[in-house]
Amino acid sequence: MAFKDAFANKTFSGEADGGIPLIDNATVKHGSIKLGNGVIDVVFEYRPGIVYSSAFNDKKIIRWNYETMKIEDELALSFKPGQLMVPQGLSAEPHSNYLTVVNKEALYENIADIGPVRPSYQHLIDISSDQMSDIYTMSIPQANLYGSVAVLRTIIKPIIRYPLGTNTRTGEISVYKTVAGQEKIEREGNRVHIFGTMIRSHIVPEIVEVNEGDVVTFHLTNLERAEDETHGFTIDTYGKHGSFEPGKTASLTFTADRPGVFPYYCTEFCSALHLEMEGILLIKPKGYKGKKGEVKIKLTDAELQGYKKNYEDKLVVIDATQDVINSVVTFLKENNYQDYPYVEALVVDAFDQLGQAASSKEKH
Ligand SMILES: [Cu+2]
Repeated sequence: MAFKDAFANKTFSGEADGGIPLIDNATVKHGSIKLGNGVIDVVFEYRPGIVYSSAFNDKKIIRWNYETMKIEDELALSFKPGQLMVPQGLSAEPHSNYLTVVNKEALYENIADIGPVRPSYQHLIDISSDQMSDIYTMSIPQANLYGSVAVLRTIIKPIIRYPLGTNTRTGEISVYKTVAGQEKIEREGNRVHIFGTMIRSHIVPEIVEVNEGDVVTFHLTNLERAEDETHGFTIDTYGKHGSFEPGKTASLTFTADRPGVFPYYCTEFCSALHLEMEGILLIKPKGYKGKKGEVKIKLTDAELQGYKKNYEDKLVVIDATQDVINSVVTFLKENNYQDYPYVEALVVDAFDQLGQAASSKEKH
């Protein structure tokens, strides 16, 4: 009797704890087959009825048919096989001409023994023909003997960037999202919140001053919209580390219990100026007063003129940049950017940041 019929007919032999009905094995048994010694695993492939088993003690893989209960092929191995895997093998559509098998106890003459922990190996077995063959060996460092999964690459559809300010644990926009120009440091008693941003090749703010004993949180947003432009963040000697993929906002909290000057910096190579992507955290010792009096700075006329020229040059660059932005916006509008999801996402994002910039202008 088929299992589903036994279930429908309620051909039960009793009840387990909790009232779970039991079906006697003999009632629904389709057949039995002797595969070998130390059978470890079974996987399916795309042909109906065909399954593969690994026999650890016999060093072999068996291809057999669970409908006819007959062995169709055996592959003798040079090692004791562990878990098997067929790509998409855990889905309703196992899909491959290949099977992998884990070799936990591998030692090869041509591969260095780097003990005490050795890598495990996966062997690639060609199952496309009547005779299986072991065609390739690949090391898998830190491998577990159990369970692996492979899927067709066509079903993987990765996102390129998070919507700006995403808390990647919840998928929602973080309340700590910070955009360019809105960086700030807020203090309430000994609680300090830093709302910072990261983009090649700056961490803003670049200088943070707190007092010994303050509880400090860096809320950081990676403003990057480019692909794979991840920044890392760490505060030297405080053991705080974060990885910030494009668009991500996350927070790092610590108690500033060691006074001193600590660099914080990007830990993911992000551009040629990666090494410049840093800031300084100044933790003032308890009771620190600092020097009395103000430092007076006197500028010569030449220095003043220099600063003025510098300022005017910057304005020219800003105007020229605005012209470029205007021409890009015109181009995008004329070419119906909404028709291209990739471009539209960038435009929405840019307007999001521009909107924040406009509202911050009003406030100042
Ligand atoms: Cu960086």
